[in-house]
Amino acid sequence: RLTQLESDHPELISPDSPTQRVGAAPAEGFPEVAHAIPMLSLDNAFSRDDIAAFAERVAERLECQASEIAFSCEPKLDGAAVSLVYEQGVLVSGATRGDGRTGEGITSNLRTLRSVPLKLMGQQVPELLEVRGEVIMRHAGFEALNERAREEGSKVFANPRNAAAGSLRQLDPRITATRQLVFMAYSVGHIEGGTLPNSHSETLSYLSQLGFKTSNLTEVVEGWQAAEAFVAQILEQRDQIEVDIDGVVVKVNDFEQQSVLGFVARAPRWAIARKFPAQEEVTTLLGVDFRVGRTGTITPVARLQPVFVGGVTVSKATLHNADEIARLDARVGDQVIVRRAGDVIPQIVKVLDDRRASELPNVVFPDVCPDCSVMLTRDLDEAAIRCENSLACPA
Ligand code: I6G
Repeated sequence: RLTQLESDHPELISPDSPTQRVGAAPAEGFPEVAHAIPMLSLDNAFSRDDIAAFAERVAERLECQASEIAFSCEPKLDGAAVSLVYEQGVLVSGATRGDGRTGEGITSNLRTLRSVPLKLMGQQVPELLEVRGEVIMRHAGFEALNERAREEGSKVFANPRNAAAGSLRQLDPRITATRQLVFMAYSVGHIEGGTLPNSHSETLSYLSQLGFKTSNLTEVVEGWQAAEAFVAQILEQRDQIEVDIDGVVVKVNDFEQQSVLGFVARAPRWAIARKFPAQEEVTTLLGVDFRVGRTGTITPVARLQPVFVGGVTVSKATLHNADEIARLDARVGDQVIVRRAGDVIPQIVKVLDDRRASELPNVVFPDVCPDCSVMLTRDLDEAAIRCENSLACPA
C-alpha cells in the first residue's frame, strides 16, 4: 500500500520511508565525502604488558592509580568502518572510513541494511548526529555468500571483512541488499543541538535507545588487570562468537578523563586495541588428499605445513572441490594463506603465486575413487565429483 501511495503521490516520499531502503538506481561511482571530524585509528597492544603500560601512561596523565581507572571493554569487530550522519533524526549520508579524513559516499547501499535506522527513535533527537560503527558479515552469511559464488563461478571473498567491504562498494544497491550485513554502532563522532552522556558506556546505551545495534558483550571494568581478564574471556569465547573479532577495544570510560588525555598523532591516548592472534597465516601446501564423504562426494583436503592460526595449530584445510582447486590455481609446494575462524573448517583463501620460484606440479583430481577404484562421475551442472559406489565407501 505504501508503494502504491508513494507512486500516486511522489511528493510525499520521505527519505526515511521503508521503500527507500532499496530504490536507488545503480551509481556510476562513489562521491568523496570529507569526514567533519577525522575517523582516527587506534594504537595496538599485543600483550598483557602492553595493556599494563597503556594503563600506567593513562594513570600518570590523570594523576591517579591505574587500579582506579574505569575501562570500557568491547570486542573489536572485524568489518568495515563507516560513518552515518543524521539531520533532525533522519539519515542523510553514510560513508566509508577511507583514509580517516575522506571516505566514499555509500548512502544508498547503507540504507539497504535493516540495522541502519533511517530515522532515529525517541522524542528528542539532536539536530545533527554522526554515528560511527562497523558493518560486519556474520560467519553464516559469509559462508552462504561464498558457497553461492563457488556454485556460480563468481568472486569468492577471502574473509568476512572483505565480503562486508566489497558488498558496501557495489554500484547497485540491490546487490548490497542481498548481502547479510549488520551495522554495529560503537561511537558518536559529532553531535550538535543535543548532549551526550558522560561516558562511553552510557553513550552506547544512548545509541541503543536511538535504534542502533551495539555489542552486547561490552563491559565496564576497574583497572587494567580486569581489562586483561575480559580480553582472556573474549578470546576463550572467540570460536563460539558468530562474527570475526580481531581483538578487544579498551577505552577510558569517562569522557572528562578522555578529554584530559587527548590525542597523540592520529590516535586517542584514551583507547587501545588489544589484538588477538591472527586468523589468517601463510604456510606451505604439502599435498592434497582426496576424501570420500558419506554420500560419495570426493573432497580435496590440503595437507599443510603446520601453522598456528586463530589460536590452534592447523595442518589440514578444505579445498571444497575441483573447481576451487582450479580457481585457486593451487600447486603442491605453493605458499598459501590459510584462514581459520569460528567452527568453520580451515580454508585456503589465496595462493601466493607471486612467490612461486619455479614450476610446481599441478594438483590432479583422481579419475577413480581413492577408496574403491570405481570411476568417478560428475553431473553436468554440479561442482561435486562423486563415487557412485558410495555405499562401499563409508566415510
Ligand atoms: O569502540 C571502538 C570499536 C572499534 C572504536 C574503534 C573501533 O574500530 C574498529 N575505533 C576507534 C577509532 C574508536 N573506537 C575511537
